[in-house]
Amino acid sequence: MAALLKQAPRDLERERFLADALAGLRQAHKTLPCKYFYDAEGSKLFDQICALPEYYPTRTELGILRAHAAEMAQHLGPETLLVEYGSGSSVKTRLLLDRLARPAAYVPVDISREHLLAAALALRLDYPGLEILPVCADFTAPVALPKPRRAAARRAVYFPGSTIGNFSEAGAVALMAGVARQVGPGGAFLVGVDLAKDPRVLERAYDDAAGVTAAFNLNLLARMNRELDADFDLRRFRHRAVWAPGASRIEMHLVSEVEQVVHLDGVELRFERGESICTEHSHKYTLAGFARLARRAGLAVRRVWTDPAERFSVQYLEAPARL
Ligand code: AVI
Repeated sequence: MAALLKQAPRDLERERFLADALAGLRQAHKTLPCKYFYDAEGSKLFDQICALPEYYPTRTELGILRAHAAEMAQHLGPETLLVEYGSGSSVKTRLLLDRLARPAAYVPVDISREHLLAAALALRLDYPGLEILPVCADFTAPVALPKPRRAAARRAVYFPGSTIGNFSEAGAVALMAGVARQVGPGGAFLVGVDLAKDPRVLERAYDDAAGVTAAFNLNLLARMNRELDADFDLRRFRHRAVWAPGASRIEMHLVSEVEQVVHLDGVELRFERGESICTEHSHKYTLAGFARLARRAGLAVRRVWTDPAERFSVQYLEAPARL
């Protein structure tokens, strides 16, 4: 019985992955959802991307946090219930937690149970006085928050890493409207937002010389081979990252080098030579553009911190006192 209980979510996950993959690959312009990058192999490759010389977002955001975490904590205020979306290893959060005044509790929310529990355990050892309430969930759907032992003065959602850039504009607005509901009147949203810049810098950041981002992108095909009975030949696809100026985003693609047929769970998929699968959008905002987007979700940008070159921003937003 225990084995069955353990097995059920895996099967469900496979069914969802298969349905999403087939839906995307049957479209005239083939796509795959970028959330499927992050299996164990993809997460390892993503950690390597974060340390690449070309991939500026991680170290720039960390620099901003190191310089301004005290001021960010002041904005969040004392006795805050801090909820983190897509918490992963919670590295950036520690910089905030070290400075927050008497946080009511910390609620890391992540879809990956193993990652979440390992990070929560490590945090419990380092912050023995802090109540940590991990929630294994997809934060793009409404998340029911656990009740902390101590009443919170307010709620705040922390969403670092510029993952908001991986959503469509409509998706980002919907996510932020959900945050506004989650934190309630007067609640806060602290978010990492990558900024528009020289396209050459951007294209290098998403197509590094060591080929780590290419391996990360191609791993999506390898993952379908492993989990969905697919037979993608990785040598017949190549990684491409391109700046789309009209949409202000980097697009990642897997381009078919030849005309070919691939099978996925018994379904035949045809590729023309040069035809691509779009695997990710990474939107880059101007400060004014992001403020407009936030307003559409009912949130107001109150404070923005950037690095001196204005490559990246961490933004503090508030929900109105009465929603
Ligand atoms: C997770 N996300 C913010 C990364 C980005 O920059 O859009 C994912 C990534 N894709 C390629 N490199 C990094």
